[in-house]
Amino acid sequence: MQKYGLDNIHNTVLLSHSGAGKTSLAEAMLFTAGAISRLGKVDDGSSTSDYDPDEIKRKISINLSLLPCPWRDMKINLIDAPGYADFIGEVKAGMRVSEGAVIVICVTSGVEVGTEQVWGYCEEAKLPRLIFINKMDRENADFFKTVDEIRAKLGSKCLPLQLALGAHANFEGVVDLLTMKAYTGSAAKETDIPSALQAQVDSYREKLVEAIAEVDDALIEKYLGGEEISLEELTTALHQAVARGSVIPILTGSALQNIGVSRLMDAICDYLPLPKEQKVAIEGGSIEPSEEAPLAALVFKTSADPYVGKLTYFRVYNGAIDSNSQIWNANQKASERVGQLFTLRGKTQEPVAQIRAGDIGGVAKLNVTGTGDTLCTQDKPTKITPITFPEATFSEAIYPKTKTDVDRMGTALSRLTEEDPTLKVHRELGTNETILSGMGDTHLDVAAEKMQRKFGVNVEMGVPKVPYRETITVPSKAEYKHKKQSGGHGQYGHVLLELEPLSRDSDNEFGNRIVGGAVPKNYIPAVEKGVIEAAQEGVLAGYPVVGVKTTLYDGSFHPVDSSEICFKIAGAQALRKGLTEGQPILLEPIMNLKVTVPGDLTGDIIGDLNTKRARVLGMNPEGGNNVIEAQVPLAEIQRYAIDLKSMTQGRAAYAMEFDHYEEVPAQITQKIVSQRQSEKAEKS
Ligand SMILES: Nc1nc2c(ncn2[C@@H]2O[C@H](COP(=O)(O)OP(=O)(O)OP(=O)(O)O)[C@@H](O)[C@H]2O)c(=O)[nH]1
Ligand SMILES: [Mg+2]
Repeated sequence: MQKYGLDNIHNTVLLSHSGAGKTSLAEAMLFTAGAISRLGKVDDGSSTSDYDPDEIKRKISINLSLLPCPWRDMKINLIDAPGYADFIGEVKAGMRVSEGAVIVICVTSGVEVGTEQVWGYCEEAKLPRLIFINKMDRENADFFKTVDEIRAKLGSKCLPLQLALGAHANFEGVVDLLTMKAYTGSAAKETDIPSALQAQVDSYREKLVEAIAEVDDALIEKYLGGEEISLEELTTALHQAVARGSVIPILTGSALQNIGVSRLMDAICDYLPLPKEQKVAIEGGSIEPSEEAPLAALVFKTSADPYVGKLTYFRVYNGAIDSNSQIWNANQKASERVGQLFTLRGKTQEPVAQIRAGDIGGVAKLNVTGTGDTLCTQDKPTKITPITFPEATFSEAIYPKTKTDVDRMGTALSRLTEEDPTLKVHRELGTNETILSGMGDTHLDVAAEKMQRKFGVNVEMGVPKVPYRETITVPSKAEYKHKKQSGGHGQYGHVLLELEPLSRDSDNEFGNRIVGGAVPKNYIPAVEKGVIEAAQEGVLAGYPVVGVKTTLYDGSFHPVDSSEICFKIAGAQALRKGLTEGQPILLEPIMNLKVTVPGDLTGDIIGDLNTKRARVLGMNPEGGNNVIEAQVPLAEIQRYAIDLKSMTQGRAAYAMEFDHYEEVPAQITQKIVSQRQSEKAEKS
């Protein structure tokens, strides 16, 4: 059996706007390579990559899939990533373990928001790439129009390596500008270039050869001197140019008709870098890939399986990992027992004895290992730079449906957040809700469905309550005497408190200025306890109180009737009085919002922000887009993911994070207060 390693594997991620045809293209590649015997379809749920029930139901990719394709004397580890923006976490993970990417563009939709987004990520990561213009069989397919759009929007270093032969129902194949041959049909039958296309072929070849020659001084001299450059020289030079990103070749075809697919695989093998050509970034430097060096493998994904337990997916950069061995997790500083290793093709696992440098594999049931960890040897611990995942931007409150769901929800949530680093869960103390946050509404819907399907937990989701807070605006004083005489033993506690507003972001403080034992020392902690407890529910609308300094300055006691509980009650009641006297206000969270929009939509987005009580802080052009920065109350943008999608047909993106608390305007405070009162009335 062929051994695959650093010099004959290509880890290649497929990236695009949703629906450009990545999964279909991967299927066609698997089929063409003979890895599968039947060509499946996304539309009837039979593709190798979209096997998950959530994917079949929605007809989109949600999880990245590993799809190894043997091609020529190499192996292409295709990674089919989702295009839907909510699943960006999978895209980041797939990119991180690839040496190259194929950016798929639908010929009739052209460069879309999602295309520009993944393009931006590739530029950032300096990931070498090819472009594949797909769906040439579609009506209105215009290859040259799409090439022009690509060059205008993504840059002039994008140059056709192929021209389309026909279009729509007459799409037959591709012309390769380096081999100067036409390749038709699924079998890529080699033919001569039709004479009608010759002029265009010559002109595009000229541009391509010139750009390629520029990577090498000797070559550019040859080119300028009018000397013939051999196909071999051009191929080698294009490989270098792609690695540097100075040329990004454009290829074309049709995934559904399986045309241009084998030529694409040839291009991946010829032009994208090999694992041995890429240094590996580690903590404090980088390492040269080597098969002899001690093991270094990066965990880029884990998935929770209720039956098999946890599956861990890793990419080996150095050395090799063996089945039934002991390894060291450098991040967790713990050793792990590795059982049977396997390679994956979609959902199919194939047991293997070893996974070598350059390759990708999986293993079940690791104990402490999570995404981003490095597996290595204990005597040579290495930490490969982990993947950075974007912050969550969209939240829902989740409520378990039944009593059994209450008990099981915690475990299910921790399993889900462990397998998906873009999913976060926290308990919001002020509102007592469990909040699930992610990259968008679809992301959270899928998470809820997964909880149901994988863990049998049923939940409902709703807009989270805003975690308002309360504070006072002026100093106040309050006195409370708790005194009861009922038969035998009485109750007595008496305190005087002074309240002062602190800054709004600070915690509450408690102090005392008691002199002469007006309140005996042993009761002071009880007063503080009462104050702390009462501060959890403000007097305006029952939200937690912040930024108040309370000082106990006087009081009195009874030698027989006083007790801790009496002073606790007195402390709590006095605080409530003091808060009422302190001209209380409501505070709301204000978020920093960054919206990236295409130029023509900027006006609409700013107009909409103005209806959301936003303060627009600035606007900067970035690429072909505008980046709007604003501060907006959380209450106004809890559904922003949905609003923005519908306002822009998915052409905009945003990020937001908490910044500070600010006073809620008076009319809105009134609304919140009266709503809270009617809720209370309903309950009692
Ligand atoms: N006509 C035509 N349709 C295609 C072609 N490739 C894909 N499609 C269709 O386009 C739709 C989306 O295809 P997918 O392969 O799921 O696209 P994707 O890029 O994987 O989509 P996401 O996973 O959501 O990002 C499906 O209905 C496919 O049948 C093609 O070459 N020609
Ligand atoms: Mg897909």
